[in-house]
Amino acid sequence: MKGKILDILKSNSDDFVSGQSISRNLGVTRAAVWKYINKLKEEGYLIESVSKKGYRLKSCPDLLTYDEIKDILNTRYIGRHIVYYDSIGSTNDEAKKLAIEDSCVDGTVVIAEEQTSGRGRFDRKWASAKYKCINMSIILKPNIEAYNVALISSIAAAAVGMAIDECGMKAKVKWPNDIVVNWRKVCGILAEASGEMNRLNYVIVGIGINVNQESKDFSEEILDKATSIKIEKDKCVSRKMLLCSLLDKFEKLYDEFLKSENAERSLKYCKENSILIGRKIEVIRKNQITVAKAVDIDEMGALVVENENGVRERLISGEVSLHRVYHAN
Ligand code: BTX
Repeated sequence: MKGKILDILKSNSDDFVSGQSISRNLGVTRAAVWKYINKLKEEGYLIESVSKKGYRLKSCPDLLTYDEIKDILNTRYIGRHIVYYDSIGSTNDEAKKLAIEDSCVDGTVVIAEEQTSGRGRFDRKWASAKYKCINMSIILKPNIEAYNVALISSIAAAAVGMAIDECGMKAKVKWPNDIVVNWRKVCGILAEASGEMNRLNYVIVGIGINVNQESKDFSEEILDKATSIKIEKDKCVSRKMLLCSLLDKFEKLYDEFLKSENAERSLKYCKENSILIGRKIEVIRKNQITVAKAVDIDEMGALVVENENGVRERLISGEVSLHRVYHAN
């Protein structure tokens, strides 16, 4: 009902709409209309109420609800069902719970304005600042070979990179799961899959983007390695627009991949915008660190590195660091 009232206000935003006409239109009492209008105001919608004239929508908040994005979203199925939370532990954890339900449709997106236990890889923490970033998890139910799952991370990285480029910045991909601007992390991706043998049950693509945070929103611990779009642009950007652009790009790249089980366009983007290729990197394995040169990302999404003796090796997942290079530069 609240969404329907919002739709009426949005389609008449130049004018006042009387409480009576809304109640007649939707078959509810005027008191109920008034109650929902108050709920919308509490959510941040600026609604002018004038007696004998009715209600007029003056502005909408930058919330990541389906009501706020549906008119600007161009996708067919990715993000067509949004499960929205003001605050939650981790969207990936919630997505995992939803994904096993039969009623959960492919492309469902879990979004939270704040995460209280956001996760990175290896159970590291992922920090978020309420209403200033994008925390989301896309639930996918692909019919693909299990070994192709790694490519979904590359698809997400390319989609995020392309969406950030459209904000007027140059995003770089730090294989396998970070997006970096000016050498600092602006986005982290955590893809998790569940399946048996060769059958995948689901894939969860968790994406955290620092959008409108300022330096003071980052803790001491990550201040020197994190950045946001606002810090880099010196201007706030609309999270709704960025989210829709990202979902749109993701769907196109993902559909291409499903058709052919190759992620050519995504990998091309990741390669051309790689912050690693051509540089000396540290490969971290268990407690061992070795130095190698990153030379390529292959068609399976693996990072190809060359050691000091010229021997090449494919890294399928894991941890690489540019730490010393950052300082050398
Ligand atoms: P990662 O393990 O590569 O990165 C985690 C590391 O990044 C942390 O140890 C910390 O040093 C640094 N870090 C933490 N928070 C931030 C931040 N906001 N910006 C920059 N650097 C940071 C990357 O893991 C994958 C992160 C995925 C996050 C999404 S959000 C939605 C979904 N839900 C969930 O719980 N995780 C994913």
